[in-house]
Amino acid sequence: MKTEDYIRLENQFGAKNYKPLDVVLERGEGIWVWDIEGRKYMDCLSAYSAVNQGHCHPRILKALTEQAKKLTLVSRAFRHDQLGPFYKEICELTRSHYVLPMNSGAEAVESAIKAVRKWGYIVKMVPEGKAEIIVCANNFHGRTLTIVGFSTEPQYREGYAPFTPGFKIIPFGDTEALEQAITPNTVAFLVEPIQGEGGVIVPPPGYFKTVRDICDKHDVNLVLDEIQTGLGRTGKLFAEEHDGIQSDLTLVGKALSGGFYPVSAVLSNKEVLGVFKPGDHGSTFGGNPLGCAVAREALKVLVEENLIENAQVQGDYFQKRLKEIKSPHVKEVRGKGLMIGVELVPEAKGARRFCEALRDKGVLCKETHENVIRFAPPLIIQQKEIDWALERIESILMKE
Ligand code: IF1
Repeated sequence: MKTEDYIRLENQFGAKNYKPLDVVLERGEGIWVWDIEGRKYMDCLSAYSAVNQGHCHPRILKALTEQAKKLTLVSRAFRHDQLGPFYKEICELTRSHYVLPMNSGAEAVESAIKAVRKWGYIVKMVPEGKAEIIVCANNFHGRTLTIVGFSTEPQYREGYAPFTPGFKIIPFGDTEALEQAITPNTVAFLVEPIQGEGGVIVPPPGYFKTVRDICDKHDVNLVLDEIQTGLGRTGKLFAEEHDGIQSDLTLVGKALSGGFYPVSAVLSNKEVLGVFKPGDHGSTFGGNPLGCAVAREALKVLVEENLIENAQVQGDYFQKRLKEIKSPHVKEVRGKGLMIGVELVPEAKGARRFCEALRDKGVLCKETHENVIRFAPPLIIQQKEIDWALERIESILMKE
């Protein structure tokens, strides 16, 4: 079968909720992927930061296959020997008190929403049914109904009403708006450290320090969605470290499994996750032996292979070199570590055509919104590989 044949099958049988670049991949190794016709590409998206450790990392692959031969799923009706060690290792690494394992990122977000609401009723004594959560305009936290209900992107909401009430939307990066939005019934502020889907939007310096103070002052939980920014992507284990703060709840997913398997988690101080009693929440697959074994190894790889530091060093280099490209199409280069957005001027006629041209040169990346090209290669990338990509990026940005 050829590329067109695979595309035809997708179009004939699949829901059309995506418009991917027309490249049919069949193999990946490290930062590289190959399509079914043998063409090789550098992956500068990393499955939206889920393959931070690189494709098919041999150590994680080994953990997966060895665990798959022993035990994959028992449900949470019984205990198993991967869960406790996973809990201990992730809590020690992230300096958390408690962890709640789930599968997808959206499930971690939903779980955090349930936890902070329950905390509001039990601990903060918010009147029943009145809990409020503050979120930011331009957010992206997933695709479930509750979550798209507080999206400000019309397409993510249209046709899906009615939505869950109890959310207030304020501008991102605006501490005064936060202070004003808080009421005695506010239980949490849910926010991304850097807005990913929103266009790689970095908030003003000092924003999160002030946010932390405001949340403390009003007894509001700061819930950081680090599903995309966390686990090394921005050059720190968590993006919150750039601001020298600590969240009350941190949400992780994506790279928690190195891209092998959906594993997500809510990490918290004792008080918040401590509100759950047996039966209050759950998941058939959440915390399963295979997921735990994979996540344990994925975290070890991040630390032992110094991927967090590498993301910082290579990210600085990548950004510096991108900024040196004098293209009339480029408005701004921004980001932290290896989470990089190149915003094009409106006259550039959209980022999509640049992504298509880059694909033809062997670099895979994805536009976000109309005008931003996103670069987020696996954190194992080395300088000479960035140079290879830059040669192609520069030629496309100068020529097109
Ligand atoms: C898609 C974008 C990225 C996330 C944050 C929670 C989730 C995500 C900060 C939900 C997921 C994804 C989902 C994916 C595309 C993607 C994305 F293009 F939408 F903008 F990464 F930048 N919080 N982000 O970024 O996690 O339930 O998907 O595991 O196709 O929707 P999930």
